[in-house]
Amino acid sequence: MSKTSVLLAALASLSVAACGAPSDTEESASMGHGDMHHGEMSEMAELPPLADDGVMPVIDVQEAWMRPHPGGRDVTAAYFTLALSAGSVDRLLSARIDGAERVELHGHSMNDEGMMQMRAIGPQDVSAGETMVFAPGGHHLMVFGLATVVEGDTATGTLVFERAGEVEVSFQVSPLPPSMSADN
Ligand SMILES: [Cu+2]
Repeated sequence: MSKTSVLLAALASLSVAACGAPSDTEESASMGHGDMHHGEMSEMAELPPLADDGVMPVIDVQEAWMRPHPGGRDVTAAYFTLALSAGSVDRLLSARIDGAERVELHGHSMNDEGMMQMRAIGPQDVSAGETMVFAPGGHHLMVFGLATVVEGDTATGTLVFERAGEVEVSFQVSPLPPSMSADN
């Protein structure tokens, strides 16, 4: 099988896995990919550039963590919160995880059948005084094709901002947010 057909087969199985009942747990919802048909490209439309106010934003990332891979899957989710410690506004454009094939910004939305589904979302703005939250049940980084990580590992990656550029982040691999873990 070519690499492309392997990927397509993987995506097809993910789509099947996502066709669960509405009573799916939040965990399995987070892992489902029923939205892999990219039907909402309007969300991805080019945004006008942010105004340059002369102050380079400084991104303060906290609570960066990643779920251990569920058994047999090469897809997992990563989360963080961030705020600006300088500057007025910036825009998260994309993310990378070292060793992963691909990372997508994901959100949840109601589909035509009234079920919550994940889908890729476009760039996300953050203004001074706000907190950008990527957390279970909400926005998250969907991490594809990363070698299996387990609790206690650290995954390094990069958040890419329109103005601040590349921000390196260490994601603590844990089934719970770091602030809820016993050793914190
Ligand atoms: Cu997702």
